[in-house]
Amino acid sequence: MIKTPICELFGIEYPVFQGGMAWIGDAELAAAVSNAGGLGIISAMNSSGERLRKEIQKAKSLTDKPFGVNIMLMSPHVEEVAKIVVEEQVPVVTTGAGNPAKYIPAWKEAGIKVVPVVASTGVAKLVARAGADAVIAEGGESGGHVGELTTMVLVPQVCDAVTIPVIAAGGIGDGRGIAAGFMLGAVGVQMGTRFLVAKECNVHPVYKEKILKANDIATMTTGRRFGHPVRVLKTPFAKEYQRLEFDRNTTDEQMEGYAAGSLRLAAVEGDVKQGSFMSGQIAGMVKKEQTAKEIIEEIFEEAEAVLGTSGRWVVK
Ligand code: TUI
Repeated sequence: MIKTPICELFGIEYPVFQGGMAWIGDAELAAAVSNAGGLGIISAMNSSGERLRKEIQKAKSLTDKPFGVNIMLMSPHVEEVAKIVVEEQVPVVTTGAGNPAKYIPAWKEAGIKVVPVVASTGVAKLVARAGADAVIAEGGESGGHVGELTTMVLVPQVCDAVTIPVIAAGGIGDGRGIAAGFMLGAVGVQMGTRFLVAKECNVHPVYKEKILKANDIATMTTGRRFGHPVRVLKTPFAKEYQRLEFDRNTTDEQMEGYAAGSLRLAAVEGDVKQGSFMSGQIAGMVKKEQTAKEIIEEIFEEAEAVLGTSGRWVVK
């Protein structure tokens, strides 16, 4: 059995969070992950406040275990959803794509555990000082909006920078990744792409199929022109987007128009022509659709086996 300090801190059986995937992480996926002993997370990204409230209430009806809400700080609804999580007494809030320090006092006062995703030691220290309960150090191997550092170099440096628990994310898709995260000093992991193909995940079947067929070099990043790189599956649409962003004759407005709504088109419509299929680099390791319970049990069994042999090259 694997137990770390975050199991007790968050009231979970296995030290694994489900990444808060925009347009994908709904109440059903979050409840399935929580019922399986991990921490399921609803994405607030695409929701207005009232829509998020309904998802939270649905999750409460599907599980009596703790779950979380991920708030993307660049979302137009951020102020509204920051209040809804307090009103609904959500057990855990994770944040992404920015510094959540100004919201932390109100969340802490409401008894919410706050776990920001960080991509640098600087932001890790800021949020720790502001009262965060733990941080998720997410390397650029992950899907969606990414920082510059890899998980391998980010996690140990964040562990050295803060005293709160560190959860590793980015490039983790099986038990070897969990074991590696522990070796780097983390006491838990977060996975997105592996849970995207969970049976309980309601993403469009075309999206799941694309992840299951992907190989090791199937992803690329777009959005560098705006300073917000986003990791997506390599598709003709993503390649054309990248060509346009490096073309001086394309205006920023044209770029925005080109990509508007593309994540929803991928996740909800399965639109292969205009959809942005965000995915982590571990897509090449995801080979089958399983229930959240099967995924969690399998990866922790693997992690235990790997950790059991981790001292084998140490000569006494
Ligand atoms: O947030 C994510 N991943 C996401 S959000 C998203 S929705 C979207 N994003 C872009 C375009 C369209 C839709 C898809 N994927 N991951 C967490 C994360 N946070 N990664 C990196 C960071 C981060 C970056 C800078 C956290 C803090 C930070 O601080 C800088 C600052 O603002 O001080």
